[in-house]
Amino acid sequence: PTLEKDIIPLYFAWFLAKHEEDNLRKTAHDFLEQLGNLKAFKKRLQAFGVEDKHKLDLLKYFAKAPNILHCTSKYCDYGKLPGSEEYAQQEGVKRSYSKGFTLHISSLFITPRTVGAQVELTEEQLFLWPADAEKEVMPKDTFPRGSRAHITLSTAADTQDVQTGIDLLELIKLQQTGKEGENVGEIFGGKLSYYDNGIWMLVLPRKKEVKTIFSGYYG
Ligand code: ACK
Repeated sequence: PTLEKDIIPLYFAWFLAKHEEDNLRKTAHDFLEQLGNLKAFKKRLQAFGVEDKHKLDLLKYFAKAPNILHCTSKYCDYGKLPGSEEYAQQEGVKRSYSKGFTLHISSLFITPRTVGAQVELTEEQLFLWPADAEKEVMPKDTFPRGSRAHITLSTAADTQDVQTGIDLLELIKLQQTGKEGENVGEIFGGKLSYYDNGIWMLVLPRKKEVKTIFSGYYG
């Protein structure tokens, strides 16, 4: 028998089922449209680097959207990144591969760089979450495991997708230091908060469930 090595993907993730993806893209679109029209938003535009508040079209500003909506668990770069092989070999990862999972979206957030959905992982899903995912980008801070879990919805033209999870951690860090967002209204019946520096969060009135498949992306 030939010994074939498993091919390590670009990244492992929970991938949204097609109709869930369409639905979430529409939610993101409506969120940006409603936010962009709010007086409270138009009054707080400095961080977006636009002088004329009538010129900012959020749908154009966030010019890029991922081809496949997903929640990354481990970015491997085809095995080039440290720990990818170990991750790919984990019993839990192998067992979960190609299995269905329901993810829970608790809030939507935007910064001058990214638009994302915050994902609350269940105990079972946290088994698939790398222990160092948060430390990797913010080595000096301590976060509950899974804090970085998100779905990138769109980014500004010059921003990489990896920024969305970093922005989410920045936001959670603000919340951890006791900084309360300024409550500036409601969208979709959920509370909209402003945190300075162009950071906004909409806590959904109830968690949005999305059906996904855990798998690898090989590109
Ligand atoms: O939105 P994301 O989580 O951010 O999904 C994409 C996915 O991998 C494919 O590019 C994420 N990504 C890219 N680079 C990294 C990295 N160095 N660490 C963690 N996630 C990354 C990106």
